[in-house]
Amino acid sequence: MNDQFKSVPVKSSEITPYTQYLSRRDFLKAAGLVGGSALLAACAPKVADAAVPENEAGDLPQKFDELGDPANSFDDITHYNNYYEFTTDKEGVAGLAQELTVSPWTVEVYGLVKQPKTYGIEDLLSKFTQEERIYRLRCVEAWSMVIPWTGFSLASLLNEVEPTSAAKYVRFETALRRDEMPGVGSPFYPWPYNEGLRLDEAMNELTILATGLYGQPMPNQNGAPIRLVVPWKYGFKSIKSIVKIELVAEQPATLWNSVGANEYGFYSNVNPERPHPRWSQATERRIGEFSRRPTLMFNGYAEQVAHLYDGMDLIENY
Ligand SMILES: Nc1nc2c(c(=O)[nH]1)N[C@H]1C(S)=C(S)[C@@H](COP(=O)(O)O)O[C@H]1N2
Ligand SMILES: [Mo]
Repeated sequence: MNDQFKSVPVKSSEITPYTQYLSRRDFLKAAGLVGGSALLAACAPKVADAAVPENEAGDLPQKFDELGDPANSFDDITHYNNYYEFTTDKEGVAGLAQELTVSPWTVEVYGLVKQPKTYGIEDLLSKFTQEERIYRLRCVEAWSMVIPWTGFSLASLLNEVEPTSAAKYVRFETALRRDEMPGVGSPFYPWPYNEGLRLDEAMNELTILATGLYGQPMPNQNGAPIRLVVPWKYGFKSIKSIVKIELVAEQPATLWNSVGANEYGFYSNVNPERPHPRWSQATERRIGEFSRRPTLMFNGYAEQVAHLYDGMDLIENY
């Protein structure tokens, strides 16, 4: 492995099926390591049922990523958001996004596939086992959070529609609701929001479609009812409120790449060595912390994804 890929090794414990998560909790509980509030969660039969009203978010169980860092609070995660369809004001998204109608919702999966299909959100929730993934989210603006998502691997969905041999990339599209999204009046962005991955990136085990966080349905401001999460890439790749997934032959145009190709590359892998033209990416601010911390290559997921880029110059292919 190339030297630049040496970051923090990530074990398979990175991916925590809920059953495993429960047994780890039981272990911690037996060891007397969890406080009273955690008992609430331990009683919950399933992630999806562990509904806690937003105003009781303080009772949510404390969770940690595989590096030992605590997950950000439900309040941080749901009140500091980028969702430009609503507003560019991070603290304003939560209020405005409540206008988004998230039911009914369908996701059309089509293009270079043998079995194109339009899924209702309920199909996706029942058909694919929802598991918890506690991931770091690193925004290109150099702040980060740890977020306990629930969701399922994108690969399991793609396998079902059977990409043809001509499919090389996956294109994702966010809903465009002119009457619900005040931000799409802005002429500076080519709506709808689009993103893309190479097919092998899309099929990587870390790539998920997230349908919730902290065991609750996905809050609108975080991309309800279903959004992509690609934890080794800058946050803007993790497109929200997806309505279309298209398998294509050529690298698709993406919103941020169209806006500024020299600032926002197609790959956008987290890379401390490649500064944004206007700021360094060597360090980041973890929301809730005072001092900055070093940025990890591939956001700390090198062990699982560095092989995808063997032989590529990652400064040129940013
Ligand atoms: N459709 C859409 N998806 C989006 C964005 C957006 O503006 N619109 N912002 C992106 C950016 S820049 C980041 S950092 C993450 C933020 O996700 P969060 O608000 O759930 O933390 O969403 C990404 N997905
Ligand atoms: Mo971002």
